Amino acid sequence: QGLRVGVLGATGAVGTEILGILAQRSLPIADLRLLASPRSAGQTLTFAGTPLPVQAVSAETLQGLDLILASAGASVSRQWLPIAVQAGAIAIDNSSAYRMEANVPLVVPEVNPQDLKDHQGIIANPNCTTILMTVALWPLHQVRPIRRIIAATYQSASGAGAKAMQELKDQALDILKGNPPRTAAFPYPLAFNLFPHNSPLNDQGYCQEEMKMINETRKIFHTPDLRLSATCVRVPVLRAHSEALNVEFFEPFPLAEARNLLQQAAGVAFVEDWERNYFPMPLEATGKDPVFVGRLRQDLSEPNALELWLCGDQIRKGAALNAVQIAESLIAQGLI
Ligand code: 2RA
Repeated sequence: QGLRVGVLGATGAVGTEILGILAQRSLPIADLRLLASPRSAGQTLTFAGTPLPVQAVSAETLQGLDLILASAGASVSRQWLPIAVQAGAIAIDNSSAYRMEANVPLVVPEVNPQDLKDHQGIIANPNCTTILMTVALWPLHQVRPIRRIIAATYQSASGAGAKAMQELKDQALDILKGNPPRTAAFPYPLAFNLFPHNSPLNDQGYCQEEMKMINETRKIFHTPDLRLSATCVRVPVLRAHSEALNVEFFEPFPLAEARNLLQQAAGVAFVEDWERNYFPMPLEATGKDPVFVGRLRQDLSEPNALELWLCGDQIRKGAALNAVQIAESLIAQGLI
């Protein structure tokens, strides 16, 4: 029989995408419960053509669930997911709350599905930039272990939420009308501009977003010594992230072999047309499932390194789709 599934944060950008993906895919659902904060409760959303009420999350509304998909922020996850698990649910959490906890699997289904068997109730969905990067690099890492990654990210407004996406549009209109761009969701104007990711900085000058890529990738790959540095930047794009990756191995990686591996890789769409200088673009990755990879080339400064470019939908594969695929993997492995 089907699963009793809860979606916590159902009215947010990722929660809405989760509902759309659940309606498109074949997770067996016997009962779907939409949960949100009291201020968002009371709305009615449509799931597969059926109106469903959004209920306020509480100890009572978390009873009787087999699975809960959460995307409502770290504080909400910390407050409510232990209660949901205590009541018998498996929780797949998109927030950063539990990602680095030792007893919480951090999973990208194309990369480390085997880690799911160790779950103790909570499973963490990685940060979007980490998901996109690990899907692209895992096929190469399996053949020749990666020694070092240098990542530069070009992150869409959607990573800061639905209000931030709207603000980018509003700012563009403001500027085109000759008005000062309004800044509420973002600290600075993003339209016709860009700025280093504005998450808190540590003593070494790295922001939380950059440290997530470093720490989460090491956990997902099970490579605690992997050398990784990142520079994360917010750019005026609506909902797909892009990343420029310099990937160094312990030996040269033949270009043709790397290209062949990426062309066959799970979750990857390899896009390259050198004649037309056509490679992945965020506008074309938007709304799509795969991580679009291309512009693969030998690093001219380092024989052991390759350069590659990727784009991926931040809300879809970067969050909602990965969470649903984790649920599908739990079923495939007989873990739920
Ligand atoms: C961002 N990855 O893009 C973070 C949170 N979604 O800002």
